[in-house]
Parts: sequence; C-alpha cells; structure tokens
Amino acid sequence: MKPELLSIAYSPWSERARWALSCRGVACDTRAYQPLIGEPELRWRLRKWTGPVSVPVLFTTDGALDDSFRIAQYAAQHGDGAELFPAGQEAKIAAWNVQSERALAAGRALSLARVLQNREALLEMVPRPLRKMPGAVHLATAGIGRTLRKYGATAQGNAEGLKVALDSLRVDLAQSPSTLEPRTLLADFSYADITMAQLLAFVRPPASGLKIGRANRAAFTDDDLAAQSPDLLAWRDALYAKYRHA
Ligand SMILES: N[C@@H](CCC(=O)N[C@@H](CS)C(=O)NCC(=O)O)C(=O)O
Repeated sequence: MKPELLSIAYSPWSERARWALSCRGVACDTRAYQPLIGEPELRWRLRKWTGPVSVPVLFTTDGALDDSFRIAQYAAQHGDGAELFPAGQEAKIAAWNVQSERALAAGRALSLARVLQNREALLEMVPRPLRKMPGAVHLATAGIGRTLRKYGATAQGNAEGLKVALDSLRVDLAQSPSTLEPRTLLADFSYADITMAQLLAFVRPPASGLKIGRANRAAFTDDDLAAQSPDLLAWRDALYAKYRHA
C-alpha cells in the first residue's frame, strides 16, 4: 500500500517533505490538510488527544511520521535518486534543519502578522465553499490567532531572526565545497538545500512548489528582506528549476 502524505499546499514545512519525497520518487497518495477543521481527524489518526499536532504527516504501513525531517529520512531510505543524507554529513544536515526550524518560526510570525491585516488573505485561508459564509473572516482570524499562540509566536524580533539565518546561509554557501551551479551547501545537492531553501518562502514565495493565493503570496513577502537578498532568492529559484520536479 502506498503511503499517504497529509500536507498544507502553502506551507514551507510541508514543502520540505513533498520535495524530499518527489526527489526520491517515493510514490504516495496526497491529501490536503485544513488547519483547525482537519484537526480532529488528524488527532484520531495519530491517536494523539493532547498537545500540539502539526503537518506534514506521512502515514506508512509502519506507522505515522509526523515531522518533515523524519519524512525526508524515510524518503532517503525508500526511494531512489539524489542522496539526501550523504554518509558522514548527517549531523551537519540536522544542524541546518534546526536553523531552518528557527527561521521558519520567525517567518511564520512575520507573515501571519501581515495576513491578519489583510482581508483578502484571511479569506484565502478559508476553504473555498465556506468563503461566502458570514463570519468567514472571523473564523480565519481566530484560526491564525490560535496558530500564533500554539507556536508561541510574537512578531517582535522576528524579522531579525530570519535575517540572521539568511546571513548565515549566505556564509555557508560561500564556504561550501560545491562546484555546482547553483552552489549547494554540501559538495552535492542534499536535504540541506531543501530545508534551507524554505527560508526564502518568507522572503518571497517560490513560483512553484507552494500553492499560495495572490493575497497570501503578498503577505508572505517581506519587501525589506527581499531587497537585501536578491542573491539568495536567485539561488533558491535556480535550485527549484534544477531539482524540484513535480
Ligand atoms: N517540525 C515540524 C513543524 C511543522 C509545522 O510547524 N507545521 C505547521 C505549519 S504552519 C502546521 O501544521 N500548522 C497547522 C496547525 O497548526 O494547525 C515539521 O517540520 O514537520
């Protein structure tokens, strides 16, 4: 039986898992997760009644993997294709993933603060059939407020948090042994590139990979960071063009 991936179309956390699985050609059924509304079913399937639950989740015949990093490790062991975790580099890749986690948390707070100010972006967060319902904007506002509380996010210092991570990515790329074009963080393309490229989703979302509405694309974009990061945006876009196939 094929594994099933539950993911959010516009989420960079989900994108890390989708990219890793597609890179290794791991065939899976895919289903879209709807925050808030989908949570009871997710808890039921995970048998997790308390504490936070998040996506992506990969349901396999051996159990559920509820973190993108574990899903990427599964992809590395099952499919065929790019070596996502080259031997001897696992600890380095895990450290990049920790940096990515921190930076994405900063990006989430930054972008959701902008979504809260934007009616059209709020409506895009509501499933299409429910958008005309009275209170739809209210529902989205409540959902986002809940997400911000769930992840303990405050907008303060978050632009700085993301900027520090971008600066560190720039240094790591400059110091990499890679002779490839675009440069990769290790000698060859690996999960390090997948996880670090996601930082740029909160600078300006990529043209493919993430399915994101027009208003949310604008809310995810940080004009100041984008103006400071044309080199990293170009790096991310080139990585997508070369390595991110559907
Ligand atoms: N470390 C986890 C983090 C995943 C995560 O933060 N997912 C968020 C993305 S916004 C989520 O599921 N949000 C939906 C919700 O909280 O209801 C991973 O990489 O899989």
